[in-house]
Amino acid sequence: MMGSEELFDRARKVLPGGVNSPVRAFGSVGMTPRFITRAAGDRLWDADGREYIDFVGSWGPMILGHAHPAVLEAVEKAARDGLSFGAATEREVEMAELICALVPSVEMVRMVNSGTEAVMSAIRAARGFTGRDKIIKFSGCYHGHTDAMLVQAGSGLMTQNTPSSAGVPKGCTEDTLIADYNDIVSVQELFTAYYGQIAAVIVEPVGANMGVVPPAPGFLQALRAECDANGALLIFDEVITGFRLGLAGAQGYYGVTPDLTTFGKIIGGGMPVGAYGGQREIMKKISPLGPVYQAGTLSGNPVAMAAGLAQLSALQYTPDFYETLNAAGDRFFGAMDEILTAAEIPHRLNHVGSLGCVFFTGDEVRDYASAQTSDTARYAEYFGHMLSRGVYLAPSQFEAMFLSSAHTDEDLDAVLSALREFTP
Ligand code: KE4
Repeated sequence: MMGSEELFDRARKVLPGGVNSPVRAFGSVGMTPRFITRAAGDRLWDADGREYIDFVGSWGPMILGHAHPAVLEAVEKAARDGLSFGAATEREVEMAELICALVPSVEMVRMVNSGTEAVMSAIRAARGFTGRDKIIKFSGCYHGHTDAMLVQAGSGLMTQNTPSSAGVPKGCTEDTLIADYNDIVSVQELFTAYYGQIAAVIVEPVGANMGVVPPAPGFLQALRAECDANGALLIFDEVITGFRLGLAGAQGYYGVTPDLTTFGKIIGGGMPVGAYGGQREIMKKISPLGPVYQAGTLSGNPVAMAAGLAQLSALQYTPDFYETLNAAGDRFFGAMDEILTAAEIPHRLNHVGSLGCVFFTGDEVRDYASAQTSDTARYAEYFGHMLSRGVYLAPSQFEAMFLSSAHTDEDLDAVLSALREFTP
């Protein structure tokens, strides 16, 4: 059996950077990525036989822990009836009905295959519905790799924003405007400068791609009011927060109703699934009903739907699931904060429910600029220290820790013991 070093050497010959998604390459922490062979519950095992307590959870989907029996059984059962038909099935109707039942703002939904595809499609729906082209997003928020979202702020309000990736023509980002997270004035300025041109505001209701940055009190409510005042749609990108903070996601947790919502991760139970949905009058614009085209060979795939349905059903019918998980998050992240404070290590621990992260900065972290004050070299030390003690964290400062219902108190205590030994 090849270990991670050998596998990485092999991988780099045939996969760009040796990976199928950049963050997995461990570039930000300067280490060889661990090639994982299997997972169960809150545990991972790598190609060198090492065992870890996992806080990546496949970047969010594994809220019940890995290889949950009900999810595996549903996948095995569905697979025996065939993997994909390219035709309508009852399971995708069940999944759509369940999402509409659990998320009140969603009256109609379309299944896709990734969060990126969900965002790309929701933006097209918003533009098709409003007849407007401009989209406001926030610096530090990540919405997948669709061209229009790979954009960095220009120097000033009126300068055109430029692509943040090679291969993205200027034309793809010139209608994308950048505001600052938790700064409603920056949003108001854009609505004034581009009056009547803005189709939608898209936001992570809890920032989780600049590390974890919660919305400031009233920020989401203010976004709702600005969109209403300007005839723009509010899109909540709940690819991470959907079914993470509660059955109604962040919109239920904070009591703010978007016009469109994007989903991913948890709704697939570990299989490739995304979705976007919202008001019926908007979703009726989507083909074949309306003029906004969107399609996908494997959208609503029966095996993926079976995995997602099994996971969502477990979340729906486990008594007090979210009260228990979010309380565990409060306790665990609170204990991490106390340990780092006692060790007099400059840090900021941000968390919401079972989502959290440590920034190595003395400043409050409330947006992308303040997140960037974190000492990323210190983060790499922290990552390496914890990994050597069997704790698998996100290999980047600007990601999140994901707690699951499979993380036992005993394992969480072991993680806290490992943290106590971190003396940079
Ligand atoms: P995917 O296309 O990766 O399924 O989803 C894109 C996406 C959209 N919206 C939000 C809020 C997201 O966090 C993501 C993807 N999340 C990252 C983790 N921060 C995926 C990990 C990776 O890129 O490998």
